[in-house]
Amino acid sequence: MALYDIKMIPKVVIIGEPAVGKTSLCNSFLGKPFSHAYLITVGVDFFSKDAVYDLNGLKVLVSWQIWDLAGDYSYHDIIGPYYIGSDTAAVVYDITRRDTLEKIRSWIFQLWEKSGQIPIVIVGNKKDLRNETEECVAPEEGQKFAEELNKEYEIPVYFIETSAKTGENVEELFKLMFKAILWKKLKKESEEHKE
Ligand code: G3D
Ligand code: MG
Repeated sequence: MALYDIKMIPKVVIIGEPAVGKTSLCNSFLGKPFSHAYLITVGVDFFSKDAVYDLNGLKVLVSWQIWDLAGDYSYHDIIGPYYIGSDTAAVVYDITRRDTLEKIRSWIFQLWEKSGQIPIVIVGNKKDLRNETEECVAPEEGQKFAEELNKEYEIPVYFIETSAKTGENVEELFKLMFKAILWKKLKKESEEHKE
């Protein structure tokens, strides 16, 4: 008997402004220790991790192919081609820096221009800092923003707040991306069926 009922190898991109915690989220998901040595991602990093999810009683093996893309504007021309073929994306902002949420739209449009309209997850990171920082972005604001995009473009736009530092909701973020890739797969199959 096969160990898994379904195998998937999705491509995921992690995008957003510099220092919102993209690399830290990848490290947390990979089980690497949280680091305070802030090393700006130079262009592009790649990680891979296998995870198993349940789908109505079926065992799904997902080999995540994760591309951690630089948020620095000097790399914009370099990272564009990496969006091509993405199945989903985590679009990250930092809840302690409102400007990073305001830039999210432009990140999403840049992505969709190259990847087509793929389902995404909007991520409010650094949740652990809410009690220490004044004037954080409220989770309702991130949620509302995701719902607006979802209505406007009729595509799943999920929302979650995470902490790469404590690991809170990092697994859940990938579960939402799993939902996103399933939606994309089903949509593709139904389109092929029509042809
Ligand atoms: P980037 O890849 O988006 O550019 P990094 O961001 O992952 O390099 O993180 C930038 C800084 O934010 C780092 O701190 C990192 O430790 C911190 N950080 C990332 N995620 C979290 C989080 O969830 N909570 C807290 N408290 N800090 C976080 P330094 O101090 O090196 O600038
Ligand atoms: Mg980085």
